[in-house]
Amino acid sequence: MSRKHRSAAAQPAAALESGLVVGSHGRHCVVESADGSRRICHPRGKKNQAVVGDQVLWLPAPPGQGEEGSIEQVQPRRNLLYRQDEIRTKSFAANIDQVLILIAAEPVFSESQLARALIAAHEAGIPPIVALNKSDLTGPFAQAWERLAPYRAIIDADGQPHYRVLGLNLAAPDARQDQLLQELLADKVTLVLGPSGSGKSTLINHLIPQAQAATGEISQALNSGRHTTTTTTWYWLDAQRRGALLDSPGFQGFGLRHIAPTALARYMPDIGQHAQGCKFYNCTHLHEPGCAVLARVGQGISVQRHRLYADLFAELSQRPHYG
Ligand SMILES: Nc1nc2c(ncn2[C@@H]2O[C@H](COP(=O)(O)OP(=O)(O)O)[C@@H](O)[C@H]2O)c(=O)[nH]1
Ligand SMILES: [Mg+2]
Ligand SMILES: [Zn+2]
Repeated sequence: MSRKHRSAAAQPAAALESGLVVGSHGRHCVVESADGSRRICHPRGKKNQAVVGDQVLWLPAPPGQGEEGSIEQVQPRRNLLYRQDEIRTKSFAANIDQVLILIAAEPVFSESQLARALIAAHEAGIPPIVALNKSDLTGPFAQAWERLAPYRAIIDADGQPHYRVLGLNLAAPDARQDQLLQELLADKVTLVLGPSGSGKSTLINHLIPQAQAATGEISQALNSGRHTTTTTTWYWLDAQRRGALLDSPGFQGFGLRHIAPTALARYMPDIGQHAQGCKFYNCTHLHEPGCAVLARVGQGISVQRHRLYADLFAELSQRPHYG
């Protein structure tokens, strides 16, 4: 497509309008205008592929050609959370204030997926919150809470916990929990990320009753198998449209090919905190003599966390990364 055809001047009847991408389905997007109206828009060219959370400039279709529009420009992003494997890059959302990683006592969560999500969020500059749901399942919950001990134990230089980790019972919400959720989520754009079955739809339906995100129970009743969200969906929390919850596809197979292995320690603060003490400035914390990280494995750094680090280091070293 030539530059000439792309320019807005080619369609003098319509002016560019700004909008927010609130859904994406394959190549086309749902764009919401300031008045709350929504329409389907198609990206003009590959460069204008937008993701949920993007601010875009779009053009209405020419008169007589339907209600749809075209995305003419994606505005610069404040941040973008995505995953990348050997084959492709998948974006979760752009321009978000925080990510709520929702895991549960059951199904048992993958620590590798949790660690990957935290690393990706850190790399993208997006603060995470970790919530462990289903505290009513007391035995499994206690075990899962214990597995989170290394994450709860990370303390920053200012003496504060590095990660906010909290327990939830979304099946039986009470006033105290509602208050907490309100404090965490009000006036913010929060991406809810987590494995299938952790309670993401339950959370969204509780806070936004008109959302009607399909939960496990509903799809079971319909005998349609497990419901999974295949793309990120935007739900406003309040009528003023200040806060939003973004339901996302599960986070299985969270590829981190966009991250260099030598950057990993920076995004795993329990490892990185000790790296200044290493003898070699380019220490990989895997085998070097005088490594201050290795000296602390089992004494301040959990064995499991260092193993995750080493496995990820090997994975990301396999091939040059294209990032
Ligand atoms: N026991 C228990 N079950 C819950 C809780 N929260 C959600 N569930 C159930 O877990 C299942 C999966 O929830 P859903 O919201 O669909 O998870 P999603 O796949 O993350 O969207 C549903 O049957 C929910 O009713 C909880 O706090 N305790
Ligand atoms: Mg769901
Ligand atoms: Zn080291």
